[in-house]
Amino acid sequence: MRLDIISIFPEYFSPLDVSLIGKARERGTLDVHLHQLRDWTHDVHKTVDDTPYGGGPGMVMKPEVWGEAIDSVIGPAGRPRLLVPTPSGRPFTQELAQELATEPWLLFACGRYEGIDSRVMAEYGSRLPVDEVSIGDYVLAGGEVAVLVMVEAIGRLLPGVLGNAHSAVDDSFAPGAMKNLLEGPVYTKPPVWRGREVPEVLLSGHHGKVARWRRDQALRRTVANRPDLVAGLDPAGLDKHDRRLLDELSFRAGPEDVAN
Ligand code: 6GU
Repeated sequence: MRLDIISIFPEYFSPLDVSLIGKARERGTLDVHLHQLRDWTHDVHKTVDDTPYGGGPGMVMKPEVWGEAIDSVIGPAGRPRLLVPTPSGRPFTQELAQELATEPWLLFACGRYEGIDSRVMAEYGSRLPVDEVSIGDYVLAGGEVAVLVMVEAIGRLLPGVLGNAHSAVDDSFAPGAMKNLLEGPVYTKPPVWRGREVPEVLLSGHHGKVARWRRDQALRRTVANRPDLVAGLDPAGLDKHDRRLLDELSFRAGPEDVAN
């Protein structure tokens, strides 16, 4: 996958040199190109922003510099998918990460200040697939950190990036049996630490009991931390034991409950 990132702070992306993503780049699975937006300015101050029409606080990124930058990065015939991080975008989810992981070429345009002049998205929307994307309901100072988040979420889904040892199939938000179920707690050696014991069932060697216990913990944690996800659990994927536990936690699951 080719990945271009345009930003006034390309230094923000040094984390992409390390760990999983760094190794994917060394292997050539990911081909990352960072670009300094100010390289496409023409004035001595390298101005990228101006005051907003209609008034209001903050500054807006100028369209001309973005147009020159994007034209130059994509070339005459390039057709990447353009992603613009903004708190007013569509939610970035595991599903969107999976969709983006199948694309050959992504271009991230990082805005700062109050955002990029909207005509930039309109202009490229007539030529390329364009998505404005938000990583959550909070406001960051700029899109750079959001892009790091998205690149890591997408990158780990590329073929060969995760070893078999920790594949993405069990992810909480991946399609399948574990969809919308948070992972439960995990433990390693020693069996007792500061007087705290690892749950006995995990030492029992009884795979069936371990699986049941893990599933209970996952359901409990989902009800406690993300009650909004419980409604999205696949009813066909819930057994009698699951339903009883959800009942105990005063969360009934199943189509008969939607009216409550
Ligand atoms: Cl993508 N950008 C900014 N600036 N803030 C955000 C965001 C993106 N997603 C959530 N908050």
